[in-house]
Amino acid sequence: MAKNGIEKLAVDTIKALAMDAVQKANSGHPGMPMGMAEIAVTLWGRFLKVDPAVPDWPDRDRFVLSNGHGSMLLYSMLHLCGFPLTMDEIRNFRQWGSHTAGHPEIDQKLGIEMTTGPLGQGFATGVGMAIAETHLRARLGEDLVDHRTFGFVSDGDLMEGVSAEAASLAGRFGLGKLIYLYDDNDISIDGSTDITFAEDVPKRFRAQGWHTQEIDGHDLEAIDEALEAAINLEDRPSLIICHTHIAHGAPNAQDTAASHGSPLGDEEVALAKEAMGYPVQPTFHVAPEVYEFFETAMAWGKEERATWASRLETADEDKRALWESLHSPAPVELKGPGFGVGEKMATRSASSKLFAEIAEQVPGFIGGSADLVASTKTVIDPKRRYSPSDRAARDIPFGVREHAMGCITNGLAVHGGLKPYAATFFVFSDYMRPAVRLSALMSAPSVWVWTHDSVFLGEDGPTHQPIEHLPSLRAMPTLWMIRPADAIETLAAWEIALDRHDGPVGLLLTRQDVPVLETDPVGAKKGGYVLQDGDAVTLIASGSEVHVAVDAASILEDQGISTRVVSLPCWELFFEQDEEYRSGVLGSAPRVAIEAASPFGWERIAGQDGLILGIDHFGESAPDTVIAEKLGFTGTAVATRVRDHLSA
Ligand SMILES: Cc1ncc(C[n+]2csc(CCOP(=O)(O)OP(=O)(O)O)c2C)c(N)n1
Ligand SMILES: [Mg+2]
Repeated sequence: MAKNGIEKLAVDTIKALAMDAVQKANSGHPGMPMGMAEIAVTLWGRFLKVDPAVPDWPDRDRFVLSNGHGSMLLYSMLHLCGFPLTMDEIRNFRQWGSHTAGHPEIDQKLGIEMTTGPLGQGFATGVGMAIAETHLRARLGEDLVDHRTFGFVSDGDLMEGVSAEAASLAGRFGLGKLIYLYDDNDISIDGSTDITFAEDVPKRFRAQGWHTQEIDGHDLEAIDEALEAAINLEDRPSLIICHTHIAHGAPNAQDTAASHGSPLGDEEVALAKEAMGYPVQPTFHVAPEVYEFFETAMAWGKEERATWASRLETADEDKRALWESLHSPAPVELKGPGFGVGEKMATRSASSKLFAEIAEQVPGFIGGSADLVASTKTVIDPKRRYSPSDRAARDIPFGVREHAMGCITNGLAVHGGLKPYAATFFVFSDYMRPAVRLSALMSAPSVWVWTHDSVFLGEDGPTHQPIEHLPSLRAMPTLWMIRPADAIETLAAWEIALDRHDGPVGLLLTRQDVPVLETDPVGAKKGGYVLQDGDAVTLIASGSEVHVAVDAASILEDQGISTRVVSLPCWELFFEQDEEYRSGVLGSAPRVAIEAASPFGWERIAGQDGLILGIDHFGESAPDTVIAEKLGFTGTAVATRVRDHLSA
């Protein structure tokens, strides 16, 4: 069969598989796979550098399906190209236990680069993958790192604000190996995009520094030429605007919003297959020539991987050593500058004193802040910044773009070879929350550095003072939230974060000085421990309230009340300890929890009878010491509340 003939059959096969799988599941999104089938066949069949036998080969091209509702398109491509995703999986689309979930879930051993579904996330995360490639290429050389990031994006992706943030940065950074194909089908769920999306997309992207092209998204040769042009352009990211029809080829469903997310119905599926000249039965039919076509198409990628592997074998010793340390990181053991008990130091400052050592021990350590680097104190090398002229720099200036910063950090994390962090004020975690959630959902090892972690940031007032953020992020599965009491626990917290490779960690650091206590890094790594013993009452605190608890304890001790102080920097790690350890730490005396945040959830630790000293209202603008006085977070005030509680 002529190339175009077999490619047409491949396109029809993808359309048929999408219709059949959605029909069988009686749920799903047939419209997008049908509308982007030609684009997928051209990209995967002619351009994408992958090896289905080793899906997670580090120098593969990355493919991001940002419009994750079109998951059947990705599953079809992976299956037809010979990735380990079987036809049984396709038949089990959207079913319990399958690898073909409603929206793609990261599984790089299957070829699924990241989890997508929340629109905009794939777009912005792909920017992070492309940054990772430029950075690693600058450090390891193009013999070992030289790949592209391709993505499919939809109207919804471009409507989401995060795509504007991420596109702006991608343009500024001149990410020439980033190529997105836009499914410009003029349809979203509520109907025509005319209702809500009237901007000039090519102009918008050109203004942000992108190269744009506009083509007929059903014309294989036009897609081919546009990809070729985008690939040849090295200094700018590319957006290929593909004019398409949703549910292309379905006589009645084409161009309708309904085809976005509903099965077409047996009758319409039969009509569509007939119109394409495709067998109506059996369902899930794939002609052997289609498998053969993709097998041939994958051959050069296999060869590329083999020659890449031999280049890695014969690379000079320094490069290989760097490769190893990036891809198989050793456990981290930080010495720190030596923090003296009694010394007063904000935990953000303690953190900053560790950065040089971290950067030396963890060659993949990379990241930045959303225009707050002087406040978050997260600097690896003050003389360098990541830019088109210094791709090897490890400090990434994100600008005031928390959401894209979060996504890009996840992109750096799931790309592989790097250990990324992102920093901003804790209150602005709200602006990055969808990315934080995705880091948790993907078990991506992103590190979220959140400073100014409570009302004690002071004069900036309630807009800048986090209240509900800590409990709300503690509610997020997989994410570990660590709020160290002092410099010593801060060092332990960084070790925990750097050694965690299967999930994200949030570090909560103070703006204000706190004293270095006799804290225990080993106990901190268990999530919580007895800082000082006593048996009449147990004060349990995190972060900057631990020293308040210590002060309160000394007042109570003077009054003859034997007081235990527990430092509890990380609930998630504490709950991982066995019952014996936990009850040993918390003891059987009455419990008092002290944390300058919403008290929500503390009854899990303090018990129903426990006293919880938190903040159930927004903060105030005033110096931190005044706020502490007024809100009762001083040793004296806490001691009084505890005594009243015990005698009540
Ligand atoms: C953040 C987010 N908001 C809302 C949705 C629900 N949703 C899924 S697809 C979609 C829009 C569909 O339009 P488009 O992106 O153009 O995709 P098409 O129908 O053309 O395939 C919406 C609102 C989502 N997945 N993510
Ligand atoms: Mg659309």
